[in-house]
Amino acid sequence: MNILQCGRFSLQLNRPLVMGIVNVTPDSFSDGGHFQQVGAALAHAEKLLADGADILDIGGESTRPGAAFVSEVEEIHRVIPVITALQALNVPLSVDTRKAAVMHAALDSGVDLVNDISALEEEGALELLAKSNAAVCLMHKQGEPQNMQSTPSYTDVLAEVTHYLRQRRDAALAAGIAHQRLLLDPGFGFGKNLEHNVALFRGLPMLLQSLATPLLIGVSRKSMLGQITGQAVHERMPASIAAALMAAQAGSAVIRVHDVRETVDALKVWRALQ
Ligand code: YH5
Repeated sequence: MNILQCGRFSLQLNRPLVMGIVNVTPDSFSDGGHFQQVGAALAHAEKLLADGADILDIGGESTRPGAAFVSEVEEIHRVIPVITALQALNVPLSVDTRKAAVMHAALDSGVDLVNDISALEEEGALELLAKSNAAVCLMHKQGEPQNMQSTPSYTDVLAEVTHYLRQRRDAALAAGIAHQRLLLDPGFGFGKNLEHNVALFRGLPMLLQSLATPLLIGVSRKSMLGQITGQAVHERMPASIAAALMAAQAGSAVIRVHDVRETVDALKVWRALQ
């Protein structure tokens, strides 16, 4: 049986796991400051856990196309109090960051998984993770969040993403990170237009077969679903469920979502009727 070694936990991959998204970013409707931000994130995390999340993914930097820069210090101040407060709950905690300093602080605070949209490319990140026993998600992107959606360009998106993920996986293995700690992610929406995202999605079974490493998929509420349905970001839950089920059918190990309760139910039905 496939397992994911994830810090304090050893997770069975005999069904798709649901990773719930916990954003610790300033919300546009209130300016109650840091204390309120952390409180809102904690309340949300507890709800996602009650809704059946298998993993909680805590992020302090918005990596949506065009989002503002967040300093190392600011990101640490956002995510560490949340990670610390959630330690007592018996659930794997993930940190969504591309900064080695944030990874370091999060690992010291006991995080179980490092989810890096830059695939541990930052100086010192591979070595840092090698010294821990946390799991790692290595994601593909083209460009940087500030500019990545301006001119995405590939000759063969599936071949190029496969090649990149293989290279980063092999770099992680060479650094001493065991295969059972690794997840790979094609990075939907990260320097990809609709055509690229569709080609990648259709290629998931091939990607999995070529790499033979468990996949994490994040499509929840993303623009590709807006382009397909015409729905605004807060009306994309049904579209997100459809995509989550298809990712499950393609053999994905972990599905990263905003709408945990709805996704968990949909996956239960998918499993029961399979
Ligand atoms: C991911 O795919 N994504 S943050 C724009 C949206 C909605 C959602 C326009 N971190 C991933 O979720 N980590 C993010 O609407 C991630 N894989 C992994 N491993 C972006 C995001 C989003 C962006």
